[in-house]
Formats: sequence, C-alpha cells, structure tokens
Amino acid sequence: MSKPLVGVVMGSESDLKIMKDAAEVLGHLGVEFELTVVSAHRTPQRMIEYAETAKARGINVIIAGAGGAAHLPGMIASVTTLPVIGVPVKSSNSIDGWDSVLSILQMPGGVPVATVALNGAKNAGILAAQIIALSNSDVAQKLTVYKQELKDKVQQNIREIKIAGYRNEFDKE
Ligand code: RP5
Repeated sequence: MSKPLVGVVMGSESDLKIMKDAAEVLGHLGVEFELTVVSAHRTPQRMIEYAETAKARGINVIIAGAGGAAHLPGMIASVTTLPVIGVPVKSSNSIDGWDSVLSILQMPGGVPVATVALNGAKNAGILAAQIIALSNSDVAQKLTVYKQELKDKVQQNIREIKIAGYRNEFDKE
C-alpha cells in the first residue's frame, strides 16, 4: 500500500456522515488518503501538529471539514503551504449552514482556503484528485473516465425525456 497523498480531517466524528463522500470519491478515483478527526477547538495542539507535519509525511492536499464556528480549515491553512480545501458542514450547532460557509470562505488575504459548497465533500474529493492528477497519470485517466460518465448520464437523461414525449427542437435526433 502506498503512502496517503490526501489528508481528510474533520472537526468531529459527527462530520463523518458528510465527509465520507470525500473518502468515497477519492477511493473511486484511486487516490490514497488518510482520514481522522482533528478539532480546532477541542484538540488545538493536535490540529497544529497535524498541519505542520502533513507535508513531511507525504500529504499533497488537505481536505478539512467543519461546521458552525468552523475554524479548522483556516487554522490548518495558516500553518502549512499545502493546498487546503474547506468543506462547510451543516452541523447540529450550525445556524442553517451560513456560519459554516462564511467561517471557511471569508479568509483574510494571504491565507487561502478553497471552499466548496455546503456539505460539498464529494467535490472536495474530486478537486483534491484533480490536484493530485497534475503529477499522476493514473488518477488523471480515472478523472477523464469519471467526467465522461457524467456526460453519458446526461445524454441518457436527454434520451429518456424525449422518449417520455417532451418536445425538444434543439436535439435533432
Ligand atoms: C464543529 O462543531 C465540528 O466540526 C462539528 O461540525 C460541530 C459539532 O460537533 P459535535 O458537537 O457534534 O462534536 O467543531
């Protein structure tokens, strides 16, 4: 088994129901990853140690998910030069998800976090894979297949809608 290239971390075990989507797509795309809980507020020393040691351990990208007062992605980004992808989680302590989104999105200049949609762990996994694919042809190939499958699915939907009898002057056949 080769070393993990992506680190998936989350503020609480309760985030796993969302963050497992990142794990699932990374697995599908053949990207080695590790996954654990690192809390900015409950285990701050662990968070700093994780972020400071990730690069030396071979991690290329960190995906960090948190909800409510979601400081984890930004704090990790503050102590590493690795790209950090933030996943705002609509958690039990979140006010409709906006607190999670804004806490992760509104970073000060100089400390970027690539923020995906609320509960958008799947896209975080795909984005991480796309970064890995820049220097990994196997992952690049799997991403090409993945995108083609998305396209094929829409084409199939278009055919089904047409068979159902809806008028469409755009698609000639
Ligand atoms: C955040 O608080 C975590 O990332 C989680 O989304 C939220 C709630 O955590 P629990 O109280 O469920 O552990 O720090």
